[in-house]
Amino acid sequence: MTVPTLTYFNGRGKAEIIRLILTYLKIEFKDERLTAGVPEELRARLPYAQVPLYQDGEITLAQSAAISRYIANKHNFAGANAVEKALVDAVVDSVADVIAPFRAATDDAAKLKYKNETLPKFVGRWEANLKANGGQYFVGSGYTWGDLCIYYGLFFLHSSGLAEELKQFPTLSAFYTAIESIPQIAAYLQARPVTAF
Ligand SMILES: N[C@@H](CCC(=O)N[C@@H](CS)C(=O)NCC(=O)O)C(=O)O
Repeated sequence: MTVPTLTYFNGRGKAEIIRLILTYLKIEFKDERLTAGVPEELRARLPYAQVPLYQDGEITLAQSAAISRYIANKHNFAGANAVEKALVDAVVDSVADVIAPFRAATDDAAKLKYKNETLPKFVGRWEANLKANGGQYFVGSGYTWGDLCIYYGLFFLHSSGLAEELKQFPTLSAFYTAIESIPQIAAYLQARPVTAF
C-alpha cells in the first residue's frame, strides 16, 4: 500500500487541518514541506496552480476543503448519514465566518469591534451548539472532521492573542483541551515544527 503524500509549504496554513485529520485517523502520510517555493515541475502538475496537493495513489487532489472532505468521507469521519454530513459541513463552513472577519480587522477600531462583537456572536453560537449536542462533539455521537476544524479555528484565535476572550466559553474550552489530549494529536502537536504561519 502506498503512503499518501501531502505537499505544502513549511507552515500550517491551508494544510494543517488536513494534517490534523490524517493524524487523528492514524493514517501514515508523507508530510512534504516545500522550503524553496513551488518547483516548476510540480507547478505544472497542480490542478489549480496552488498547494496543498494530496496524492494517495488513487487520486491527485487539490483544494484544502476538498482534500479534507475526501479523507473524512473515505474513513467514516464525515458524519454517519446524509443529515449528519450536512450538519458537519455547516460546522466546517462556520469557521470561515469567525476567521475571515478577524483577518479583515486591521485597524484598532475594527480589532476592538471584532473582540467585543464578532467573536462573542459567532463563538457564542459554537458554545451553544456544542452544549446542545452534549458538550463533547458538534454533530452526532463521535468526533468528525468538523470538530477538528472548530479546534483549529480556536487554535488560530488562541495564537492570535484572543485566549483571554475564549475563557468565557467553558464548554468550548473543555472541548479544546479534550482534542489536544487525544494521544495521537498530543504527540503530533508536540513534534510539530514551529513555523511562521
Ligand atoms: N482554495 C485553495 C487555496 C490554496 C492557496 O491559496 N495556496 C497558496 C498557499 S496558502 C499557494 O499555493 N500559493 C503559491 C502560489 O500561488 O504560487 C485551497 O484551499 O487549497
